[in-house]
Amino acid sequence: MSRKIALITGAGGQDGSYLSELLLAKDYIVHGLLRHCSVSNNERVCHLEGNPNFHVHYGDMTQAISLITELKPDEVYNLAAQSFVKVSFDIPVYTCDVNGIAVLKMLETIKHTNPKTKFYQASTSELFGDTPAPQSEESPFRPRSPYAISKLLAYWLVTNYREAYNLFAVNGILFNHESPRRGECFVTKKICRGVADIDRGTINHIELGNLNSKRDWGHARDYVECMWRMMQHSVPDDFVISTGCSYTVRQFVVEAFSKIGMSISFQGQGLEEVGYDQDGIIRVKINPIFFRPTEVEDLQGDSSKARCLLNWKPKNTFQDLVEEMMTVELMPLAG
Ligand code: NAP
Ligand code: G4F
Repeated sequence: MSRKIALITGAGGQDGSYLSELLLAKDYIVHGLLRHCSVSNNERVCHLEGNPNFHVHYGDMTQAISLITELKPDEVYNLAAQSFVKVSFDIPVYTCDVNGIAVLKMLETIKHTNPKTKFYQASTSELFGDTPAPQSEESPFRPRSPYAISKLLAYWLVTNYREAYNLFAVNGILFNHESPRRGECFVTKKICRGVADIDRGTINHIELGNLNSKRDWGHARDYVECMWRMMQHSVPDDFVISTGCSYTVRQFVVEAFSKIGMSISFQGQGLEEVGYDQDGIIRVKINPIFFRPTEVEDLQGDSSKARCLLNWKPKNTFQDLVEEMMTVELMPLAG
């Protein structure tokens, strides 16, 4: 049997790099689309570039359409996105173009050029917005940001192309997932890096926004496995992927500081809230520039369907995740 060909958009991102590794281990030929930048943006996949089965293509989402036509891949994993929720309030048009309209163009291309190509869409728990937790495939969508709205457009396009044209197109509704490869703007990476810098003595405290929001944080490596399983399932379907446990940003902070032997306790309310270490030194402050115009307060996923039909469950706990992220951040800096 000939080898499967996969195209991964956003291959240079957190999930794209783990998924590339997974598919190469499964003997796929992997084509990864990375954005063309004047500075290097291939750090997460440069270790794969000597692999003869890994092919990097540089370009934006228009290139994804050309690659689908040219390569006729067995599987397309659409992971590229303007993925930072807060920034989507500043650049909503760009966010909707990249996260929404580009998906329409890819689906149209598949429909016209190779309808056998399977399509995975990186959908998100942000779709649920302020729908009460726990959220499952049956929960209503109530998006609270341009990011979530752009992803809702893509979600319904995938559903419609599946129903109308019989494409194998699926939505992975993934709850937050992190790793040492997480982008620096996201709260988990920002906290871990800040705590490591405090340990090195280069800064005294970190500044954060809403400490009360709750997230269901899993490990990206566990979640890319489930993306692949969805694409091997007998029928195309949508799945929630989550751990089922949620924690506040404040709890993440406490867990991360514990890795450098600091015990953080919080005092005060709202903008006046501060986190002190055991010696009474302020280590966490609130800065309103990190607040969002509309916030998603409480995400906790019910992934029973994936656990039952895909025989999937996460391997890493919240505590494992923080441990791994902090271990990497605490490594000596190069140079
Ligand atoms: P990520 O690290 O931000 O990766 C996204 C990738 O998309 C980046 O490599 C980025 O390139 C690329 N990209 C952005 N704009 C592009 C454009 N115009 N053309 C081509 N590529 C572009 O995100 P991730 O955490 O791996 O997430 C992967 C996908 O899952 C995203 O679609 C995200 O929205 C979705 N998702 C993520 C989570 C999560 O918790 N991680 C949860 C649910 C859904 P640059 O590096 O050059 O910016
Ligand atoms: O880490 P975040 O920026 O992730 P957010 O907004 O939940 O989005 C991530 O997960 C989604 C899945 O649910 C993905 F679709 C999306 O692409 C992305 O990967 O923020 C998490 C929470 C928010 O409530 C935010 O307000 O942390 C809060 N927060 C508090 N202080 C902060 C900060 N977030 C960031 N980024 N920076 C802060 O200083």
